[in-house]
Amino acid sequence: MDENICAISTALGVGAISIVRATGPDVIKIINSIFKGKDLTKVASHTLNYGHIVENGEVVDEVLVSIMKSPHTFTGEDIGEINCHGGVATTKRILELLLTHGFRLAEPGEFTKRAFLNGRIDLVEAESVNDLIAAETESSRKYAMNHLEGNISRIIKDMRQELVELRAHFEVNFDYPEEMDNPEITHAIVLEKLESLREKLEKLLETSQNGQLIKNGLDVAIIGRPNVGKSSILNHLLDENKAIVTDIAGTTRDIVEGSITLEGIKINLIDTAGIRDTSDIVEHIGVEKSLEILKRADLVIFVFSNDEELTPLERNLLKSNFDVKKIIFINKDDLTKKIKLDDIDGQVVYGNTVTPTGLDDLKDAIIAMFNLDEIASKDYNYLANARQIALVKNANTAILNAIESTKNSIPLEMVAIDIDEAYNFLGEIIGATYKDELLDEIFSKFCLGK
Ligand SMILES: Nc1nc2c(ncn2[C@@H]2O[C@H](COP(=O)(O)OP(=O)(O)OP(=O)(O)O)[C@@H](O)[C@H]2O)c(=O)[nH]1
Ligand SMILES: [Mg+2]
Repeated sequence: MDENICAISTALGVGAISIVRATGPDVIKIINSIFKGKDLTKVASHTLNYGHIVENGEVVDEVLVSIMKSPHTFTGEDIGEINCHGGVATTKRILELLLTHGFRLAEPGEFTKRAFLNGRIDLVEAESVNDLIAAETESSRKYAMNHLEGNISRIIKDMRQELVELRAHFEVNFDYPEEMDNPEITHAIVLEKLESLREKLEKLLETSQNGQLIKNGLDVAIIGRPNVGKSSILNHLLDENKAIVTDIAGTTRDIVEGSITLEGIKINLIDTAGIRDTSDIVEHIGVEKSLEILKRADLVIFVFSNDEELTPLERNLLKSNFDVKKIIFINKDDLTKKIKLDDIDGQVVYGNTVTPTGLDDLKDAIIAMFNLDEIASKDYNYLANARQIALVKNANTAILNAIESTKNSIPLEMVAIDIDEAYNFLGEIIGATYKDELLDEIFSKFCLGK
């Protein structure tokens, strides 16, 4: 971390302003050497300084330079940010100039990695920085901000604190069992504490599905046989003519995607090729894709046509044992009803895309099925990150083992081993202990300049 690093932090393209960001021990000195204006080595911390970037007497750009001095900065080190004119040529020129003056190009996420290594943020907060940048909806933004503000970290740290206190209590009793002042620790007391921790861990695991919904949205596949109106439904939901609609069966060959927001949650709508047996090679590939999506979607909207009886293929589709949630949309209810749903179970919504009707009911059914209105309005103390969830599961397993041992009156020296394990797993979540490879993996997913 004694190296000076820099990167373009704004998106590279045509824009009014770009920011070239730099951090490290000599940032201010180096930027000052190519800056004409105030002496940056003498300005106060957290100031914005007007001047020019110059090279061999030639003005490269008119800029504003932010100077932020260690330790109260994002990385904990000195930071300089050059606010230059946007666009590719100027921004790249300034970056190149820094690179020839002693800076190294930062790796993706290296600024945030330094913030973590310098103890400015913990690992959960660092991971949330990336979530915040990737956030597309209001709820995913709020979710990431909640993590960045340390609310999840606090829950984890509090649980670790409880474990430390429990262990300390054990130790005193192991070391000085005869001392009268020591409140005696009994299996019953230990059990009560462990049960309360188990509840907290399980709540985190149970609600992690909400976190994933907020972060990734819902993948909703629109499935059915050709010509039932799948693409018409997609277009109406998106309020855009995205997919081609014709009365020719087999119009949609490839998947067509678009997204809407329901109660702040992103809904990824996936229109698919109508499923049928076909000798057309292209259409056949499309049908295979539809079947794949059917298996991996969070929700499938099965579309049927009101004016036709269900075909054997449709009945099979509905009965097939895919582990997927489903809503049945009976389209074309403007036409005479011929469909029979005698032995079909599942939620049914009627509508058509001509008037159109039923599409708001369809949205409401999605909201109700996933409780979307509740997820977004409560606190955002959910986990969505696979690494964090796996570690909470491990910690919970260790606590369950400790509970089991305590119930069986196994000596507390043995119970202590499981408690220590749970403590360590929780520590890994916030990065109290970590391996270098883990950091590389986490931060390599970040964008350059963050
Ligand atoms: N009467 C009526 N016609 C509809 C309705 N929805 C769609 N259609 C018509 O049905 C035909 C097929 O619509 P599409 O949306 O292309 O159907 P699809 O399910 O995407 O068909 P494929 O892409 O071939 O699988 C078109 O002529 C639409 O105008 C409806 O609610 N009522
Ligand atoms: Mg279609």
